[in-house]
Amino acid sequence: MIRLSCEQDRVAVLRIQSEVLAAASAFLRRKGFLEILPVLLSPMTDPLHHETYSSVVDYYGVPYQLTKSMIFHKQIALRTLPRIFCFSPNVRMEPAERAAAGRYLAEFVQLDLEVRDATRAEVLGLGERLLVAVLEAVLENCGEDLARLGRDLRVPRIPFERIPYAEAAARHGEPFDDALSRTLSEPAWVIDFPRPIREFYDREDPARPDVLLDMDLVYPQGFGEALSGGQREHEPKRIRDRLRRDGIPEARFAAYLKIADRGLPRSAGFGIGIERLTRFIAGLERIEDARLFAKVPGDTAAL
Ligand code: ASN
Repeated sequence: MIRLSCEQDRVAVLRIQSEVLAAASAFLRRKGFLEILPVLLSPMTDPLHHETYSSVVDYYGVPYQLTKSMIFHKQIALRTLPRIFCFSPNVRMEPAERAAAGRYLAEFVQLDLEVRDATRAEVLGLGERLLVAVLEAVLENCGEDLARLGRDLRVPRIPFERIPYAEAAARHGEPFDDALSRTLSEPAWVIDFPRPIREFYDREDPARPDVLLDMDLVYPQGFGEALSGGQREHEPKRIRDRLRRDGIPEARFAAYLKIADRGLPRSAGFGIGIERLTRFIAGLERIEDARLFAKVPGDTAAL
């Protein structure tokens, strides 16, 4: 893993990033996806499963939140369109201690997508093909940039390994992302997370209580987590049950529940972090080298 040593290195990273955006977008359009515009402000956003600083803003006297992920808007958008993607800016003001890990930014962009009537298996396959398409495009169009950064990038073989959460935890302890990532030479999926450690919107397997039909993708070589996603809860009764089990008051998601009562389609999807993907492709030690105007958690001098 490298640190950037001059402006020309930075240009190489940004050229790679621009290729990533174009290749991902072209791939998804070929697969029949429509790009929608991001939502930055809403009365509801992803509750996440860890603490972040409050990002509530005063919206005409009403508390609105800056988007932590567009998960609920994606589900609602599928009432209108069958396959969507969005380059979605997310604000997650993580505790400053997280800066040391080298893969957190308080403001980042995820390529967030969702597919009506899809299963987890289908979006796993889509995610693999998307990553391969992006890597092939970077190899084809950014050879000089990769060479400048000394990055020996290989296209992984499909299908990626699928590792059940329980198996990864038994092998590496918890949390295992970094330990697992260091042992991998190709990306791998972690599937079947336990319900209590994930958000309420990922679908619980009807055949296996407390096991979710969700997944993370983990990069090899110590680059850590790449994306999260899963099949979704869409039935109002099940959503209410999950809120109750997570101790989240229904009132917090009243607007979402109202729409769910009118009907949310079945769906599956995921969001892949653009800066983390850039970091992996370019072989960067620290995520702040993977974009301009990076905001490392706790850095109050950031632009
Ligand atoms: N975008 C992710 C998903 O689709 C959620 C997240 O970023 N927390 O599941």
